[in-house]
Order: sequence, then C-alpha cells, then structure tokens
Amino acid sequence: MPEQTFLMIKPDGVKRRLVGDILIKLEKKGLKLAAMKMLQITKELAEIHYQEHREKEFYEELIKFITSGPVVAIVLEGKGIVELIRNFAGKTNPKEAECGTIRGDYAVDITQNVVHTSDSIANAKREINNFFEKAEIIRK
Ligand code: 3AN
Repeated sequence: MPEQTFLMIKPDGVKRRLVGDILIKLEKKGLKLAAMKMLQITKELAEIHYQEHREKEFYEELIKFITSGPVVAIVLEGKGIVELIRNFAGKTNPKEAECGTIRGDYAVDITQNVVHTSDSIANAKREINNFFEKAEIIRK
C-alpha cells in the first residue's frame, strides 16, 4: 500500500476561491491525487477530526470555523507524501510559514490558515478513514 496523506482546503480557502490555485500547485509539483470531494463538515465529524485538541482553549473556535462552510477533502499518494505535504502547507502559524508554502503565501491567521494536512502516517490513515469510503479512493 503506497503512503497516503490527507489534505483539506478549509472553509476560508473555499470562500476565498483558492481551490484552483492550490490544485494547480499540487498538480504542477507532479503529485498523485487519489481522491477528492467537496463537503460540509458536520459537528460530529469535526469533533472526531479534532479530537486531539479537545482540551485546548481554541477548540470551540476551531469547531465553529471548520463547520462554517464547505471544505475540499483530498487524498494524495506517493513516497514520503505526509512530510512533503506538511512542507507544502507550511508552519501552522502563517506568520511563521515560509514564502512559497500555502500558508506562507495565502494566510495571516492561525485559525483561518487555508489548509489542514496530516502530521503522521498513522493520523493520515485515521483522517482518510473519517472522510472517505474505501470505494472513493482510486487505486491503480
Ligand atoms: P496543523 O494544522 O498545522 O497540523 P495543529 O494540528 O497543531 O496544526 O492544529 C490544528 C488546527 O488548530 C490548526 N490548523 C489551527 O487552525 C488551529 N490552531 C492550532 N494552534 C492554534 C492556536 N494557538 N490558536 C488558535 N488556533 C490554533
């Protein structure tokens, strides 16, 4: 099974019409898309996705924001893809993210930071399972 990761364009990215720009960057980099869909995250799914942040002071804000509008959920595949996509997104705080990264180029706010990316192979598996049915993921 090739390494996979989960990338989500958050509600701010969709509202600001950044979906096309982000997809162009992924495709031009030569990355392999294995699945993609647009959806409205329910409160239940948001709580599952952000379960590790339950105790944090920014948790309520995070849940409110991630359910505030549609997102685009994407599965990417390839050797070392988890780390590659983390670097592609840039640091969590856009003020620290380098130019050329998604957050470095498109965001200034730590909550509205345009994309989510899995931070480990184990979390990628969990997140992909939360968002996609097996049949929705293209295998070649
Ligand atoms: P990442 O998305 O880079 O993996 P995490 O998992 O530490 O970052 O945090 C999940 C989300 O929680 C971030 N994308 C960000 O929107 C939000 N977040 C993280 N730290 C803070 C903070 N100190 N204040 C407000 N929101 C935060």
